[in-house]
Amino acid sequence: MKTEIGIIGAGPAGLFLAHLLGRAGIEAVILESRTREEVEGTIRAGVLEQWVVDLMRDLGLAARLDQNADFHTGITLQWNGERLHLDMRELTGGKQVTVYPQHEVLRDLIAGLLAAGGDIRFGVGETALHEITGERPFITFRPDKTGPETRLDCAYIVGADGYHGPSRQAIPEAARREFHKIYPFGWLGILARAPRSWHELIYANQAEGFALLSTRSPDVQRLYLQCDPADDLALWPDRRIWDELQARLSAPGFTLIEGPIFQKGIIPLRSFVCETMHYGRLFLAGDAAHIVPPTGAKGLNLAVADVVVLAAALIARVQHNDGEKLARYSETALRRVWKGERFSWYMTTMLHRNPTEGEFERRIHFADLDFVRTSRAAATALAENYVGLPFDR
Ligand code: RFL
Ligand code: PHB
Repeated sequence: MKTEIGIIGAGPAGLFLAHLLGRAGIEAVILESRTREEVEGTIRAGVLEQWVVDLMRDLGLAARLDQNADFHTGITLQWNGERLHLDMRELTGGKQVTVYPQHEVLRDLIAGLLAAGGDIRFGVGETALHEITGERPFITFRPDKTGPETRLDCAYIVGADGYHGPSRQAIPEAARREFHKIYPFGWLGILARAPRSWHELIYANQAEGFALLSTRSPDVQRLYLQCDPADDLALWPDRRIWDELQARLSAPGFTLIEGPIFQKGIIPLRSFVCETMHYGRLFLAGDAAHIVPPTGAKGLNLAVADVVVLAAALIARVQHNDGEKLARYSETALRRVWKGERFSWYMTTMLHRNPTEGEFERRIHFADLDFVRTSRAAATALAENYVGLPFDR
């Protein structure tokens, strides 16, 4: 097999990239190790930055989003029993918070790509990268995991295969530098069949720890609470989850509506960056190159930002024989990545109860939150980051 751009991974990064290339008339093949059902059924992110929504509209993929997404003017922050509504729309000149689940975005992207004649191979096995420093890189894989080894020749390879994929590992250790930060807490996330309790997201830092109230639809709610990342789910029967959420989200005049929990999971929180995102003819995008803790709602948005930059660079290279943007891809992408890392670290640090910190740090986090309440500049800085920073052209 032969194509122009070989993409590993059908997550947000790989799928948006294939759309942007396809729109410019550049051929790409996506190799994905999971089945379409698995990809479309995995529950992850919920919040889209304004420009991602605009991009979906631009690509003609927003019909279901416009019908089913929740559009909020801002978010609510809560600490010490006090609540603050941050009006992002007003602070950012009209941008808003869109709640539309990642798996719905993926369904829209996959259906749109297949309808446009795009090539996605689901369920492949043993994906391996070869000759990435040469002129003719290629990927080998087994269709349906056990089929005969197949070779995909391409001009460039994009590793959009997430944190655990093989692409980053294909860059020799001596050629990359990795930055890791592990937080001493995790998130227990649930989906519950219940009506909405509040008109927007609530991020709460209470004595018992962090909690986040989000939503999925008028009758399904998404909630998270800080826990020990090593906790077994067996330690968290439904009653305990609701008791903790009630304690952490309680505020005068507010009622948290409970309902049957039908999905539960615990994730660790980490920050990670791989410098470089480019080696030979391999380019990394999304979680393959960087991870943020979910408190800033940035992971998916950073993944899409990478491929917006990468698509423009690949188009310039392939169609206009101009390789300058491609040579600078890693540097350009990493500047935005580090700002996303900073914001996600800031939100995570400020909003969690850190078991390794003392009361001094806790007061500092409250002061940080009070600064957002009393300073328009501080509130604007938070809002600008949350709805999505402008691209540095
Ligand atoms: P993905 O989505 O992990 O996709 C990578 C794809 O590559 C495939 N793959 C392979 N394919 C072929 N061969 C191999 N050897 C392969 N190895 C792996 C995988 O099967 C997969 O399909 O990476 P991508 O595209 O970079 O996208 C990143 C986002 O998915 C991620 O950053 C977000 O989900 C993070 N995130 C959030 N981001 C936001 O912007 N807003 C949020 O509100 C938000 N909330 C969250 C989140 C992540 C969470 N979890 C579960 C980690 C909430 C949670 C709970
Ligand atoms: C979600 O709805 O899944 C969600 C919302 C906001 C976050 C993280 C996750 O910061």
